[in-house]
Amino acid sequence: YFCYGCLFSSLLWTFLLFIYFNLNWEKYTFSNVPFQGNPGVAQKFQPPVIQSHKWLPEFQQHGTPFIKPINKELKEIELSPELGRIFNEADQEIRDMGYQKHAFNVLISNRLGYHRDIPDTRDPKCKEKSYPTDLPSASVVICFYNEAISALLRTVHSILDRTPAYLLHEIILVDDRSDFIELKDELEKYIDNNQIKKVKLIRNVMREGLIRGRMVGSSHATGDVLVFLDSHCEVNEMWLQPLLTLIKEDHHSVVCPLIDIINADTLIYSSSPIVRGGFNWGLHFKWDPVPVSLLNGPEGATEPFKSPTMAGGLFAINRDYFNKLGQYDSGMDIWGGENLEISFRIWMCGGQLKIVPCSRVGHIFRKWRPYGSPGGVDTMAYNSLRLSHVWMDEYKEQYLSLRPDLRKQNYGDISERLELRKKLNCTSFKWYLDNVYPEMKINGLNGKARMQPPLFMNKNPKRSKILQRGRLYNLQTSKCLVAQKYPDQKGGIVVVKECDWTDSNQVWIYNEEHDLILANLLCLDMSETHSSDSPRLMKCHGSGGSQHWTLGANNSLYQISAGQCLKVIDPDNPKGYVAMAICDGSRSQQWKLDN
Ligand code: LR7
Ligand code: MN
Repeated sequence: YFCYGCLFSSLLWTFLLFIYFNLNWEKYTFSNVPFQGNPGVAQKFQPPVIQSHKWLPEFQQHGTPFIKPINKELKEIELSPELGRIFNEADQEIRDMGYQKHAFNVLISNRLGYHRDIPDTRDPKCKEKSYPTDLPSASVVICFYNEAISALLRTVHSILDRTPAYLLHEIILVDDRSDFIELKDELEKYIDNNQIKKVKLIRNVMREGLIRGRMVGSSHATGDVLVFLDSHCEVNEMWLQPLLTLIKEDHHSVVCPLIDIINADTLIYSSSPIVRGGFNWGLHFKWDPVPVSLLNGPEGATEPFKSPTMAGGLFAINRDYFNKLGQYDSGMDIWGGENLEISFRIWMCGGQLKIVPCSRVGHIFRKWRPYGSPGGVDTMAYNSLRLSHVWMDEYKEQYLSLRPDLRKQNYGDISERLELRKKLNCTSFKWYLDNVYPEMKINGLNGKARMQPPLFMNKNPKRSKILQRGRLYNLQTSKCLVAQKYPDQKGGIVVVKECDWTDSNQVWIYNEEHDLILANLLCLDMSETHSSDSPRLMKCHGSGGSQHWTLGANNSLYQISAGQCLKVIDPDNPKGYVAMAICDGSRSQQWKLDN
């Protein structure tokens, strides 16, 4: 699943940034001294003022007017198409650069601001539960590298907005030596000006990666419990209490919230199904169904259940226990593997790992990682090699036989970690497989690549209601939108051609999910990276975003994640090319779906 294109573009970016920084060096100063906001009375936070959007006065005044009023029964809050609309070149720049720098729709993220309502995705029975009031206090540790500032601050504010103050000891932000200017002065000023006392900002002098970054953060923490989160999350109603309750009952319990999905294209927050963590012999994390026996307890779907592994980014652990358990392997670099390492360690050394379905936290699932590692090293392989040699006994052969290229690869010094394993008197990997993950097959690779939400999360199990069926007819050219070649060719572009009222390959279906399906085969899909690319026919994924179209006022055909309208580029050109463009209501952008 390694993406060479991403690596190349991140290297190119790093290079450009390097040049830019060398030219502007005096602007940046790094200190190793933790920065803390001015002491003062915590106040109600001001909604951010987003300057470049004067054309949205309502938005500025009220923060989030485009979000439908909260209906707690909704599993998803539908965001208005306005939120992604591209009004001018500046918007387009923010959106396209945003995808390159962050791999999600930063235009929408900025417009959402730092506070927003999200649907309460918990099982209704969770709302009837009560939790003790004398819970341990929490230090939330968030390590970030080149994060979009709006996503980072929305993470921070969602915590401040939805956590009782007496349980929140502090929020520790660890800047892993980000390159982007806004994460320097602007972030510091924001924390300062808004007197967010609970936030401590620590700057790494060198880029350490998320593993050592979290160790730095936790070493500054003084609360009873550490809660780790990624820098692009939003915590939901009553997210913390159920986690702290389990840790209070047993401080050897390490607990994860259920990770909800924030769509990278639309930022829509939606509920995720109940799944737990596993892995495959390539040492990739994967999601597994939860055995029914675990959900049959007296508390049914609200019952915390054991999980063989964690996804890595979102969990709570007693701080003393984290330290006794050996924190993380500080020999691991940048990204990858640490989640399996700590999962194995927890189970093999006397603890337990659970997922708590009544605690919900959303995470932006990006389609690729927008950054690389220094020198382009495959840190996932390096880290996995370390963990397999420390924890997997003879079963490391399962990994190495899949990755024979790694047999000769250096993995640094692991003697301290081997000592730790001895000191903690941990069991064997065989014990772990037999008792914690009996579903694991010993030969043969199964499981999907990590980082994708479980496949069935995206699929829409219900067949969506058809709203309209017919030809998509362009008013300027009087031509119909069709596949350039074959309607069943994935990745094929669409063009306008003479309408043929007998040809069923020209028939589009528009359904309740806002999909446009050609000839009952493929969906009209807009690439997420460049709004200048033309739309293509792709397999219907049923999760909106790049396939969400609205047949709007003015006969426009609006694409929600591109924020633009479909138009015929040149009405006189017989090739009939179409493209996305800023919506202007012109004839070339007018379409009718008709029989
Ligand atoms: O060099 C870096 N320095 C950092 O501070 C690289 C990253 N980071 C930060 C980054 O800004 C982010 O806040 O570390 C955090 C995690 O990095 P992501 O968001 O790029 O990682 P991910 O969400 O793609 O990957 C998952 O796997 C990682 C393996 O090392 C970590 O465990 C992540 O925390 C983890 N994320 C989740 O578990 C969220 C749910 C995703 C799933 C499944
Ligand atoms: Mn993440």
